[in-house]
Amino acid sequence: YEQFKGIIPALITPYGADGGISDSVTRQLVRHLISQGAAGFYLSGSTGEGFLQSTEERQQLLEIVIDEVKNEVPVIAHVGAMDTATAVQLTRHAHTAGAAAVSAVTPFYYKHGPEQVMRHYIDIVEAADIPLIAYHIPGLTGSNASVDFYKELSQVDGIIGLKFTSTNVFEMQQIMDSCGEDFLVFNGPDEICLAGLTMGACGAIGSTYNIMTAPFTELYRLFHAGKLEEARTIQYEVNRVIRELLRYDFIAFEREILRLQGFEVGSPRKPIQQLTDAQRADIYEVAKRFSFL
Ligand code: NAY
Repeated sequence: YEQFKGIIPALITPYGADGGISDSVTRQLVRHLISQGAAGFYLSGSTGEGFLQSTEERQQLLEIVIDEVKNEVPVIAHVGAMDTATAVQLTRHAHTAGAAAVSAVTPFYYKHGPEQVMRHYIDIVEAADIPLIAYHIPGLTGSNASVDFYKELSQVDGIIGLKFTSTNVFEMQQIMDSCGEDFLVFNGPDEICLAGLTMGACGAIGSTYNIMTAPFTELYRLFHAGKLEEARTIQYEVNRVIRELLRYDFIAFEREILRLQGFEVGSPRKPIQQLTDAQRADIYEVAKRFSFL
């Protein structure tokens, strides 16, 4: 699974004037991000608004991106859902469409025990011959899956890794230590990307790689070249932007930056924050200050 490494944007989903997925802007954005160093794409996750999209739209987006990317970089389809049946349906489609892997959040809203969550993942992995990357994002799902749970999960055939989106780096390290070297762990919070890499993450999947692919790709390269101080300088720089971003909904903020850069990705779907003119003006100032324009 050498192909899964580096900086992987959790792609913002471009919407057209009719509110549906924009074929042309999706292609334009994906091309641009590859030119900036994107090592893959993660579709319809949190950033991609997967849970605000229909099953058909999630499939449509995947097909567009795979067609544009043409195996240049791996495409990971987030297939997570509250119900197993939808996750299974999306997994079968992802396999047919040619995705490199699927990924799924722990099922949310209802509180399930570890056996049910395990069953959910096993049903997904048995649905098609495609590797699965589990997705731990307790801040959004409320999941309390433990290190022991992931250790057991890592032993299931076809489950190749975990996207770990929590700033608890100790827990991340404990998962890596107990799941073994072959189990891929991706750093989730972009603001601690370097910390995650230092602990042993193979790469990073995140939202701000839609707008800061190049500096994060450089951070990744410097880390692997052993140039830790230079890598840290970049982490500090990007975190100054993330600090501004966190004053807004991250999706609304990133969409606005992309729009200012010429990518008409549209507004996020409600109930995600819709920016006012004053907020747009404020983000415009941020974009200028941090040389996005
Ligand atoms: C996804 O599935 O879209 C992600 O990878 C989300 C990762 C993001 N986590 C959350 C909680 O939003 O990229 C991060 C995050 O936006 C960034 O670190 C800024 O806090």
